[in-house]
Amino acid sequence: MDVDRAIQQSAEESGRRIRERLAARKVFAVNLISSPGSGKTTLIESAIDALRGKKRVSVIEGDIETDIDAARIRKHGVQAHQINTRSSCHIQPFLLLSALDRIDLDATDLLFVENVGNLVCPAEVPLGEDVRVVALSVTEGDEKPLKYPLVFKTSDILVITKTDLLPYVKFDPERVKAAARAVNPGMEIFEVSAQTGAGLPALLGRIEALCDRKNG
Ligand SMILES: Nc1nc2c(ncn2[C@@H]2O[C@H](COP(=O)(O)OP(=O)(O)OP(=O)(O)O)[C@@H](O)[C@H]2O)c(=O)[nH]1
Ligand SMILES: [Mg+2]
Repeated sequence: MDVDRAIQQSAEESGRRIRERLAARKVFAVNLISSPGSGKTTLIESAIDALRGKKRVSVIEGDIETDIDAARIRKHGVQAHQINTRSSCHIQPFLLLSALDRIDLDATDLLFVENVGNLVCPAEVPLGEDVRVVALSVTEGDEKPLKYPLVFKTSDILVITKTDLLPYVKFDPERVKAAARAVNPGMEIFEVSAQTGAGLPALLGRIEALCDRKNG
């Protein structure tokens, strides 16, 4: 067997084991992907606060270096574990599998996995998640689904973030929606601002409803 094939098989095996472990505990997992700085951690912080008392949220953070994001999450009073991928531009399934040991899954309904900031590599690597969410902020340019189609094709939900900045940037949400739906007709799309709270109830209500189905 060649090396690429062996790596692929090992990733698939880790993904399968992640799915089994999450299914056994009825934990719903979100794989959150975006470019650096699009607002992933901020969205998770908003979700923790909005879902308090309704869903027990835990978070696994992926970054090349530092535990800055996990420290931000812990301030909201939930479990957070930081993965440092060092040279890898995405969370590898075997790293997520071992990170699950650091989270009390029996005390978790909803697990957010914040992937390394990158629109390319994370799209190529399923992590055994229930739903894949891609975030795109309005400061990044409305042509991004055309240039990075795979992440839009493989994600279930697109979140357009930082809409409070729309008056200051040239960004047409309709162009983004059309391009995203051209590669992924079933994609659900939400427009939010974590700054003002606009659009958050619709997005978080949808995630809660999806989570309900798995938590049983
Ligand atoms: N104006 C505005 N700024 C926001 C919003 N959401 C996040 N930000 C800001 O955007 C910056 C990056 O936010 P993060 O949540 O750290 O982004 P991230 O995607 O987690 O970044 P990485 O983990 O480094 O990839 C911070 O300065 C946030 O305060 C928003 O809705 N509106
Ligand atoms: Mg972050």
